[in-house]
Amino acid sequence: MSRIAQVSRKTSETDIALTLNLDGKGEVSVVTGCGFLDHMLTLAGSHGGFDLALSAQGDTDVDFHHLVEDTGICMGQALDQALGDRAGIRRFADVMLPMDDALVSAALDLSGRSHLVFNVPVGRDRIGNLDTEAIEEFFVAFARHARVTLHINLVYGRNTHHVFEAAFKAFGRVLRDAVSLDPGRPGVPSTKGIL
Ligand SMILES: [Mn+2]
Repeated sequence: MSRIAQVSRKTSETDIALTLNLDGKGEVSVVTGCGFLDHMLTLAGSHGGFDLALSAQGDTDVDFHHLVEDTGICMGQALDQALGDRAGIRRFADVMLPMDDALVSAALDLSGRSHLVFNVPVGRDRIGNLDTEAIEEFFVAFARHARVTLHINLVYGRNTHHVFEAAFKAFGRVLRDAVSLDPGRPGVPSTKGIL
């Protein structure tokens, strides 16, 4: 059973195409035109052990908001599609991920329900050429379209680059664990029988 999804989405604001293989080797190629987003998604894919090929173009003459948000939408759609009926997955995962001075916790439930908790206060408004507030919009869009419950909390950390790096590594690792297959439990992991 292959767990591969292809998504392409074109609007008047962005044009995004991606292929996601949940059972890959961490081979990642991300080109969005936003260097910091490329860096973050490369970390998530690599540490998640996914194969991810993503190209995105957007109205970055406005700002990076649409590009980042729509990339989150497409990543979420791809995960939802790749998971199919969600049978056999571990479903829940959590991780505490350090990056030098920063420590981030992430918890994930591939629940079929969309909810994001994102408590990652940072001292800088911009990182590279990206508004840091756009990063929460990525995760909002992802959780909504992947139909998952995702909590990301900054425990502590001073360096903004390290904080977001820890957040995206944690995102990758928690995804990897939650989508992994539970050999002792082949059915849909819900007492309702559906996710
Ligand atoms: Mn870095």
